[in-house]
Amino acid sequence: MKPIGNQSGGSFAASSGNFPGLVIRDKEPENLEFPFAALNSFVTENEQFFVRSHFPVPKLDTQSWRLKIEGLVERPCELSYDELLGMTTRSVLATIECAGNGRIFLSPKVEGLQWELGAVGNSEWAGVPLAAVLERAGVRAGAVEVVFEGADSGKLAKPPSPGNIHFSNSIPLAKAWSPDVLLAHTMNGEPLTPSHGFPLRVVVPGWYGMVSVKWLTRIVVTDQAFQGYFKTADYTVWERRHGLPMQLLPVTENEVKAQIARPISREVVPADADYRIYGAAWAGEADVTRVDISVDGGADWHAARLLGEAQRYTWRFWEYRWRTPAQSGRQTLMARATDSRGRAQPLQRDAHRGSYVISHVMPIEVEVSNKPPSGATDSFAI
Ligand SMILES: Nc1nc2c(c(=O)[nH]1)N[C@H]1C(S)=C(S)[C@@H](COP(=O)(O)O)O[C@H]1N2
Ligand SMILES: [Mo]
Repeated sequence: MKPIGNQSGGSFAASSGNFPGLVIRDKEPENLEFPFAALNSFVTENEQFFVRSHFPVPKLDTQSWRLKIEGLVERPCELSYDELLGMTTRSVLATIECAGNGRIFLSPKVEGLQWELGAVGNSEWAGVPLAAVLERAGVRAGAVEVVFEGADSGKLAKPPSPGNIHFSNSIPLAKAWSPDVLLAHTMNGEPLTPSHGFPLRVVVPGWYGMVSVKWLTRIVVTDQAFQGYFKTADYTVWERRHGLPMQLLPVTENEVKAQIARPISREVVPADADYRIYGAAWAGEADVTRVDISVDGGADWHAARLLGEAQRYTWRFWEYRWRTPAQSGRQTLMARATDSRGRAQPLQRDAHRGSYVISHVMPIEVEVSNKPPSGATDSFAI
């Protein structure tokens, strides 16, 4: 396995304090990445949360904005922002990861935004459970899915979209009834920012980000699985059966995954020293039960220490105290997570996943050096 490198071509959005700012992957539409090496807070601040948008941010005001609920329901209805704010609020901590996170490390290269490790964040979302709104509208017999439509729209070239389309995606009704699926108006105690879906977005904990539809304006209950653009032309992976790529399936739940925040690729670490390798791991609807670390390219594995408490839908920080070798040289580090369903990260990339669901173990190479760090007193100087 080839170790991953640092690919950042250094352009950062506004920085503050020790935080270097989000990395700009695209300006219009706005696509911004969290510099994962800066990971130090369990809850990602709103300004540090990655942004993934397919179309320009729509300008919405809470006075004229409405949420429509229609399709296979007894009582199609419209809700205003104030009506939603007046309903019982629930809050859920949830890690959201874009299905394309880590794409830059795929070889051969694939098309799409070239995310490194930072198209992921963990926030406290608050809003109205989708289930409460579905109950109000009354779901009719025969319903199978809930489709979410955003106010943002545009034309896409690859593959061609059916003209101007709105961003939309869906979840099965079984997931939609979970009290943890939210129509969120609040992110870490603040109203959503325009980039994150103001005034209202869906948050589907445990699923890749594409179903957490921002700028939500319409919910449609359907009697068949939604086969829209972002379910069939995009956000798909091949399912392999009998050794055949049998069918193209929509991306759904998160896979289990660990990422190393520090050291970063090609970092120079001191020889014969204690070095804290740390990062985060997440597993969608399951719990991370262990993270194993290799410091020798996968020959030996050692259990990392899981920090804090397991909390459903959120990432878990972990650390491993590494006694670095006395000799200078290159070392290949790996982190591999296992979850409560017994899933472990694959060691190799499955080509059938195309440009999505990038959850295999990604080795990083560091340089162990027994030279004193620059700035330290050189005891051998005469
Ligand atoms: N309306 C709308 N919702 C959307 C998107 C979008 O482009 N338009 N992008 C989706 C994708 S692919 C991801 S990963 C998440 C990202 O949410 P964030 O920008 O708040 O991080 O939003 C999802 N919801
Ligand atoms: Mo995404």
